[in-house]
Amino acid sequence: MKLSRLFGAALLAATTLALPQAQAQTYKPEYKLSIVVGTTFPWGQGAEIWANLVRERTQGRINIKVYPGTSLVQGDQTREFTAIRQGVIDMAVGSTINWSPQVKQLNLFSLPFLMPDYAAIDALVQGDVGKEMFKYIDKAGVVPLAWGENGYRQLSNSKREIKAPADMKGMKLRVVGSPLYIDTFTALGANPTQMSWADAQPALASGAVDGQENPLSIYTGSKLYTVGQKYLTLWNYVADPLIYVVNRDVWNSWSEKDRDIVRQAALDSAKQQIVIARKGVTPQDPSLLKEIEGHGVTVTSLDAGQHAAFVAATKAVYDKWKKQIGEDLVNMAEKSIANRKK
Ligand code: X2X
Repeated sequence: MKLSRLFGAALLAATTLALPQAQAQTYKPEYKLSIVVGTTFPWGQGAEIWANLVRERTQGRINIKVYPGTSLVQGDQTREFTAIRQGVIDMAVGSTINWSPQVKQLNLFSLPFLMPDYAAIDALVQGDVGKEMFKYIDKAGVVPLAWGENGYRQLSNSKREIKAPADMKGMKLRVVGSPLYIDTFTALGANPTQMSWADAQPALASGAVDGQENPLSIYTGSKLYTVGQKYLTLWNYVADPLIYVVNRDVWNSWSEKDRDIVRQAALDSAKQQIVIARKGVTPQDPSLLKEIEGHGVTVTSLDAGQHAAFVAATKAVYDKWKKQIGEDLVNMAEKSIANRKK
């Protein structure tokens, strides 16, 4: 009796001692975190903050290295989600647009003129729609942790001021890799062409394309005013949230304590990242716009009537994609926006 109790205790001690060691052995020396742009951009800063918080809070047990330029998939950003699922990439802070080929519901954020203001973005990602979207991402095989922000995407070009769909007629515009963008820009009369961000920058510089659409932080961070992008229209037609994720097997290989740390660090980073992403581009703080104008760029805002013309021209695209995304989800989004706190 006494002996077996002793034996039991010894066994218990042995397993509790062995467990952390066994776990430590399954941890990789480095976890690869993918982002599309560089670490000086708000997007990249979010990734760095996450990596640093995790390193500090796990005392270096989880060591994350940031890989900019979607280099782990040779710049092909629409393959990033698949690479995360397959374990070629361990973690990412990624764009809803780039992952929409694999998770069709993510096209929601690219529905033209769905989100009229920042309160609308918040109402979606921090509310029921955000929770629902995380279920879809989880079902697609990747662990979602937090929402960040790439931002409202504005239109730039080298040819002329755009105030009406007619001004876009025949204009060759680079768009990202979701067919919804081809539909939207075709409906507006432009000539959209799909390419990665890595290919877009030389194409803008050589004049192979006339324009593009991206958040202002990316427009300025990439100095697009130096490659002839002298006309900028602020139309807030879509906003791109970012999502912090981890590969499922990597997630499962971590202790529960470390998973909690990684999740909390993602939430803490995302909160800071959204503040950084909105700096200088809000009605309260338009300082980045002033900076852009200082580079000789014509910045165009739309009045209510001009805005309405763009909405009308893309209405059929909205209706078509509402069905493809899922009417229930889009209805939920419309309701969340109608009930938002302003
Ligand atoms: O490719 C783009 O336009 C970018 C950088 O904004 C995304 O990755 C969605």
